[in-house]
Amino acid sequence: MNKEYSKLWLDYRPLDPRFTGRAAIRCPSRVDRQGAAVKELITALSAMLPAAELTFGADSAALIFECDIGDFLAEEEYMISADERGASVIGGSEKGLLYGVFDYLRMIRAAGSFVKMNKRCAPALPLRMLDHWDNADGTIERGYSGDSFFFENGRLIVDERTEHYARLLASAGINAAAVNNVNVRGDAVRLITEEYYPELAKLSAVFSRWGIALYISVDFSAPISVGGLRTADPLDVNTAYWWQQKARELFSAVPTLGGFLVKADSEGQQGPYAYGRDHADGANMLARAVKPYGGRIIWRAFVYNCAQDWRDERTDRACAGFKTFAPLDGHFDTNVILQVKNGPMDFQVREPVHPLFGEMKHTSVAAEFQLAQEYTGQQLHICCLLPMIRETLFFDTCSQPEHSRVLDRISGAAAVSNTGDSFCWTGSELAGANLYGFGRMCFEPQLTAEDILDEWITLSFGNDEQVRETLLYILLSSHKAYEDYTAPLGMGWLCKPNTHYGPDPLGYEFDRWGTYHRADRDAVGIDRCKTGYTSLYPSPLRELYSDIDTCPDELLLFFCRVPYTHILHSGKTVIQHIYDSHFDGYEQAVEFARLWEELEGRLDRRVYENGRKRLKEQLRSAREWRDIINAFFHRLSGIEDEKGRELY
Ligand code: GCV
Repeated sequence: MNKEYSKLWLDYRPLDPRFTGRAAIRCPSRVDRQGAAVKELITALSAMLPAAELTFGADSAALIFECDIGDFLAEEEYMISADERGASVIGGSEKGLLYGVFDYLRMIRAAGSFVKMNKRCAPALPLRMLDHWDNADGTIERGYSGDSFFFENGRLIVDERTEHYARLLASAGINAAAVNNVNVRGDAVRLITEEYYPELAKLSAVFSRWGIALYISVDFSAPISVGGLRTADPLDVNTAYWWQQKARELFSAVPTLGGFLVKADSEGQQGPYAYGRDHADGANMLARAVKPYGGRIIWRAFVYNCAQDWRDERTDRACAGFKTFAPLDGHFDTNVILQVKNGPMDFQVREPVHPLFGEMKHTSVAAEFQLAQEYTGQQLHICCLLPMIRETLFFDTCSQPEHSRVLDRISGAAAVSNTGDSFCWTGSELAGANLYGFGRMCFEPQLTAEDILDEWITLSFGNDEQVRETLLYILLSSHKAYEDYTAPLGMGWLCKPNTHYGPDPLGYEFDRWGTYHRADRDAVGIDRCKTGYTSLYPSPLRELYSDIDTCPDELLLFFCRVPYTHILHSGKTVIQHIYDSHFDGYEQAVEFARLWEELEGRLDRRVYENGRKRLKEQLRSAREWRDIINAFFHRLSGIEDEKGRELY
């Protein structure tokens, strides 16, 4: 494991180096002076006011920072009132106080001085979680930032880096994290056994100091693989008893544990279907085992048949999650949270919003996003996901007359983490915006992607106006550019199988994963009225998506099968859009590289060189995408580019 790491946005710099007066921190005894909130304030003020005399207490001081806990606030809520002479931060608990302190520090760092402000804030989503796909051997599934900093050769590591990570997450508002892969393999199966308890307890204590609940991904068949039972049938009394004992043991060794994350009946992970049971049977059995300790079960809705026959046009993977879980609405215990991917397939660059968000009316649901850029350029390409995440949160599910946006219907959001042991944590510095921004967006979704990026850029790179403008432009245009040169119009799945990097338009076409575009010489796309998928949405979404005249262009080929000559709302034909978007997307990548070069000397050398190297690869890859996808559709359709460009 690489032990060297950047402090990222928590690198406090002097704010007023000439201030030599006294700065006092005041807090009543109900505030923990050793707690994270007060400690963070001390760390920050010591760096920001390097010449000041920092004291605790009530005696006179030029700057006064008061911390308090107020019963009138909710647990994670806080209030700040501040001016040039200091601030008063009140939290509903130590956790709320911590969020308030971080917010206050963010504001003064962005402003560059002790500003006047008044703010009262509570997080919009109660659960704000990161899912790590780290394996016990130290590798990371779909990891593009080096190796795990949680695991090494089967051991769980808790060190300074872990503590800094927890701080980073807390400062972005994250309050839960699952540290191991949902595909529970190798030594990770035994994470819930005694040999791991001491380290789990240490990790959980560090996390909980920063307001983060530790979750563990568990193997549904653990009663067999760990316990030596003959069955993991959720309705079998021995299975249920085994989990109850396991939970009792685990929670007494790791009292601050949040609960379990479960991938069941999915891509080789065992689940209740093996015993003829449903997913409510499976989830509730675990939920009852952890309930006495306040634990929760995060149960994934990513369930589909991954051994499909490509000749079978009636089975549609997009319908699978809905068909599995919609009939179970209302059957889950209250400490089960159903974690639903943002779209019905699998984190493609563009997918419709999952219909389960509208459908599940009596179940706690969390939206799942993927910050690890599996299908969006693997952190070699710049792809800022914040506009997409926000669009999903604000999507109107039309499932009831009011409060029907995804945001109103979910109790949390989780994201597959994009971190690893690389120096900058996310392989590419710019991918750090996704990590920071995800947390901030779940906390204060009224902030736009631009607002959040603006604050992240200032905290991470300082106040250079050219840096700010350039990074803002690149990041805000990056998702569209990536979509343009890879898979426009909602097509998806044009990538190479397994690695999911680079173009291979037929790579998934004759495979077992249910991932087809069915392009032939005349037409492209899937008619999802025929598969029954559009009917999973309520009116008027159902009608909107069913009709080629009303379906939004960016999702047309997801929902409809159309001839290449079909005219889009943009006025272009489908084939011309495919050609144009690939040329335009590539040109955007060229522009990103050009703009980046102008930042030479304005960014830290390491950051600049890392970005340059990655943009070089982005350009090479974008050109490959452009040429292969255009050649593929040109050869198939026989239609020339109106603009006469070379299509190969
Ligand atoms: C952890 C996709 C990825 C898998 C991942 C899976 C999931 O299929 O390719 O690596 O497995 O999603 O979300 O469970």
